[in-house]
Amino acid sequence: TDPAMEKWRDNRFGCFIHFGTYSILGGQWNGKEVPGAAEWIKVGGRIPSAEYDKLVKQFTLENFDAKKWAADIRRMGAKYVIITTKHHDGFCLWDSKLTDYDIGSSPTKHAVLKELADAVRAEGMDMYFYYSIIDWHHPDYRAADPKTPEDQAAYARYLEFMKGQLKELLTDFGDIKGLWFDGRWDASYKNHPDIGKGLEAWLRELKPGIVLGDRVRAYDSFADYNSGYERKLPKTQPLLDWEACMTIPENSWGYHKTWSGVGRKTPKTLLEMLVRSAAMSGNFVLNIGPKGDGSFNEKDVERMEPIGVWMKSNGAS
Ligand code: FUL
Repeated sequence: TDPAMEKWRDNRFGCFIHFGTYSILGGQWNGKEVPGAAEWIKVGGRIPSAEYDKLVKQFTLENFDAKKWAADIRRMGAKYVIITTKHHDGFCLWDSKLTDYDIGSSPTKHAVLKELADAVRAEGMDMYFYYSIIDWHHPDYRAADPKTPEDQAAYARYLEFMKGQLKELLTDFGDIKGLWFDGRWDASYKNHPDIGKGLEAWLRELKPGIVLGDRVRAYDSFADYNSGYERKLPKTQPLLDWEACMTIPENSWGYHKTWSGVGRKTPKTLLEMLVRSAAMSGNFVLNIGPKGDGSFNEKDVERMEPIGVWMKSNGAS
């Protein structure tokens, strides 16, 4: 038996949080809605880095309250929390020694990751960190397959940078139960499965018992997404441990002001998904996208509350 995985299975229901400087924009740039996911707005809106980077100075978080976040999430019935420590844009939600493109360069006094990890544990939940392999900000990151020696050298430096950051994340924030990697489709990664395997071995040595999503590994693995992206929950019982992550609107994970487009899910739909996942021995992770000021989106809360009532009345919270 594997006690860490036993606990992960027993948790069943988690809460994903997408939060970064893109949360300030809410899917809009220069007064216009940008098609696509709000956390992808830098690409979707073709925003120059010089402009996008200025958002850090607006990250004031005047309404952020880690204890309230944790209490509200707990009341929904979730048993673990996964937050984006660094999304594709490269902005770090903690004061990293390895880059200045982080919350340490913003005006906020809040140490978001530390405060949240402590509050989540105080509520009896487990803390997990999401980390994007893709990094649009890091000069050494190569989105393409590293074919030239220069590219390979740059990618090797980027790997060292990632390792340094992962070490910070696993040592400075108390007991972090696991990591949720993103960006597995990155060619430099998927064409070199040894990179992912090496990273996995390194992480398991650094923190024995760590729970890792299989996107850390090779491209051909059975991924969380294969089983669970959007509505595609599995129709038959998978033979592995699996987890589906779900966003409430059709295709946005970060805070989106208008939530345009079809597919916004009702509490009933989300509960059905949770139940269906649990019935097939899978975990369900419901995403919320707090606003740039640190408060929750009312539309997320409108779903969190009834889910919590149902969980409680069914003895599952
Ligand atoms: C995807 C990302 O590209 C999305 O922005 C989001 O983070 C989702 C959970 O994973 O791969």
